[in-house]
Amino acid sequence: MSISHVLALLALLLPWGRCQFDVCRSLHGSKAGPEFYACQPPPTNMKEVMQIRVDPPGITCGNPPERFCTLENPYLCSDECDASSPDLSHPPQLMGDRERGGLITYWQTITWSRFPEPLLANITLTWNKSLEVVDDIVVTFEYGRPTSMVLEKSIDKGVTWQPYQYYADDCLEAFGMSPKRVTDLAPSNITRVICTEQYSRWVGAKEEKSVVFEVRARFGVFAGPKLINMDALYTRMETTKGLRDFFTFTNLRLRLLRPALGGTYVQRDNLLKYFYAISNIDVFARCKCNLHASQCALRDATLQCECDHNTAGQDCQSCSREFTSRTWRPGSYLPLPKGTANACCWGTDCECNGHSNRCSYIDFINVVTCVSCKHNTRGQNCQYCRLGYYQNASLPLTDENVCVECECHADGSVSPRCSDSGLCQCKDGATGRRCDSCLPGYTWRGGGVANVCDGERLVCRNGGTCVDFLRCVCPENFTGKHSSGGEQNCLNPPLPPPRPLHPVLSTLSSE
Ligand SMILES: *[C@@H]1O[C@H](CO)[C@@H](O)[C@H](O)[C@H]1NC(C)=O
Ligand SMILES: *[C@@H]1O[C@H](CO)[C@@H](O)[C@H](O)[C@H]1NC(C)=O
Ligand SMILES: *[C@@H]1O[C@H](CO)[C@@H](O)[C@H](O)[C@H]1NC(C)=O
Ligand SMILES: *[C@@H]1O[C@H](CO)[C@@H](O)[C@H](O)[C@H]1NC(C)=O
Ligand SMILES: *[C@@H]1O[C@H](CO)[C@@H](O)[C@H](O)[C@H]1NC(C)=O
Ligand SMILES: [Ca+2]
Repeated sequence: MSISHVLALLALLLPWGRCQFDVCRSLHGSKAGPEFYACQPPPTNMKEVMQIRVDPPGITCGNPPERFCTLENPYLCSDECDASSPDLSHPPQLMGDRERGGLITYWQTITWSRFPEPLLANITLTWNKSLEVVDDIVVTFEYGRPTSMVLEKSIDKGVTWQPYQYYADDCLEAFGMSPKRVTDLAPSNITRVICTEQYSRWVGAKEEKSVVFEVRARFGVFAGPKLINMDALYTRMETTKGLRDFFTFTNLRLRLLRPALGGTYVQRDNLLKYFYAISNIDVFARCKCNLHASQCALRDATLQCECDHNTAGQDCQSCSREFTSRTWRPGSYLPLPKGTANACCWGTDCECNGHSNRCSYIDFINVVTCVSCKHNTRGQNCQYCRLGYYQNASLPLTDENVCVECECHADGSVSPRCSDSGLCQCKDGATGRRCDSCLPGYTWRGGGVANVCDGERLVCRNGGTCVDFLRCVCPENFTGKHSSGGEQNCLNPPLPPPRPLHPVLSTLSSE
């Protein structure tokens, strides 16, 4: 392909190249954090990073060296393919190389000397990454285009394959399909897999070399022939089921089924003029990053989205580790012109296990955290219980009653904190789940001071406080005295003051 052709292709890409969707976040965050935008990487020619595999083994010419003729001049068979000679070999990588100085380089197969056995070849192009095609896929055949071939694609790294488009000089005969052109397609059936005769008929090997999978024309059905109205296309991408997937792939496969025949039947007396030769495969596409990345880079020889919006994964297909509790969603082209980022754990619906609906973004540690957790919960996602509460393990984290009060006795416990199973940590002599009773041999000692169980079995009744294990300080209106070795007493409440007599009250009080 000439340089001018490449430039022309790049120029044609312009509608996609407009600055729409090329940044993922505002440069300067507000107090609440940066503003996120739907974003996607720019398209590039993916031939630079494709892995090429051809099948069956031995289909590439030159081992052993072989002479071949051309369809245009079948009796001049002076050309030779020789895998051991750099100048005469035609290995598969010449389908994806950059041609310099106008020298066309190409992969070439063995000739059809085994006719009538079919001459079959598979070319598998692998990226190991979801890509979205944004312009025509163009395969350039030297020495004539095949009279029958299928373009297939995989969206799961080669596990399953679907046909993308059939190509034949006679669609009905080759595939039992009536011939169609992309221009026959309407918005309702734009993802239909068709058979076309447009790229398989003989017009001379030098006149027409390209076999095209038409992407522009399909886009044009929505965006207009010059792709002026890209907004219409973006809207369709979001609203028409299966449309984005139709333009998505991880691998492509060309199944070459019958070579160029020069516009006539196979001539058995000169089979050396039948073979396949491909000089270039252009695949303009962008990394599929679910609108969460504006860059895509080669890392460890694999394409990888540089994810923003707190997303992660090769295609930004999940939330990053800190934000895993938030449901992941792809970004959206809508509403136009800026779309919606649908970033992880951002916005009003932050993930707080149902105990709050407010989040705050802490810029310097890049974390979104719940604010005002209710139901005695706390934590970034309201996933812990407040001090003095423990989690009822038999309830889901989202239950209103998930946090149960520890009820640790203020005097008997070391702290208000309890274990996962609700056990308080007791002071010496105290026991029980809440530390509200005494061990054998200990007695509870009430009063204002934080003394609990008295190893000396000294206790002052009626709320008296034992001082120095010797005497009781009695509350108001009580008196008491020390008696060694036994209970201390605050036993003597004075008589209540005489009350004024009232007939009704005295009747009630006597009951
Ligand atoms: C090409 O791939 C298809 C599908 O896997 C397979 O059935 C066929 O045998 C392959 N052809 C060649 C020539 O390897
Ligand atoms: C393909 O990509 C995945 C995901 O990034 C990676 O783990 C794997 O190693 C890659 N495989 C090859 C053959 O490069
Ligand atoms: C697509 O739909 C249009 C209009 O509904 C119809 O005319 C056309 O034949 C369809 N094309 C295919 C390939 O089914
Ligand atoms: C924990 O929840 C279960 C189920 O609702 C309930 O039966 C149990 O009483 C709860 N336990 C506590 C300590 O509240
Ligand atoms: C103690 O007695 C006084 C009067 O003698 C009385 O006013 C007060 O209410 C009593 N206090 C208590 C706690 O019984
Ligand atoms: Ca080439």
